[in-house]
Amino acid sequence: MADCIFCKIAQGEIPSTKVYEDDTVLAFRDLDPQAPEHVLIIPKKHIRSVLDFGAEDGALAAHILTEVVPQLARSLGVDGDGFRLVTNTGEDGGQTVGHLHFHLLGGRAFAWPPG
Ligand code: D5M
Repeated sequence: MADCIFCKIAQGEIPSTKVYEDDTVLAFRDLDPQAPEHVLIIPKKHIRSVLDFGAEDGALAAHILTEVVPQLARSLGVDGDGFRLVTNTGEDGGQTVGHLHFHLLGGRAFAWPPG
């Protein structure tokens, strides 16, 4: 998508600190980290939010959740003590970038409920 910042990151037009990449998924460090480890996991193709996953995206969603997240959690060293996986959706959800992303946060304990 032309003016989507995360599409530009996925295409290498805007620099990022990559921590994981394959053909369909990219993970990079959040610019404004909220925890010692704070990574954003995005599909390379433009999907606005989890509400916009299509039937054709099942394998991609499964890949992110069953392979990328566990692999990243292990490589970041947060699999032992735990971590938080969040996808803010829409205005009330606090989504500020309209390209689906999962925040993987770790390295500290988190409170519940979130603010
Ligand atoms: O989260 C959007 C997140 O995206 C927020 O934590 C900042 C981060 N962000 C925005 N621009 C960049 C770039 N260029 N690099 C890395 N991280 C970035 P949301 O859930 O939409 O509020």
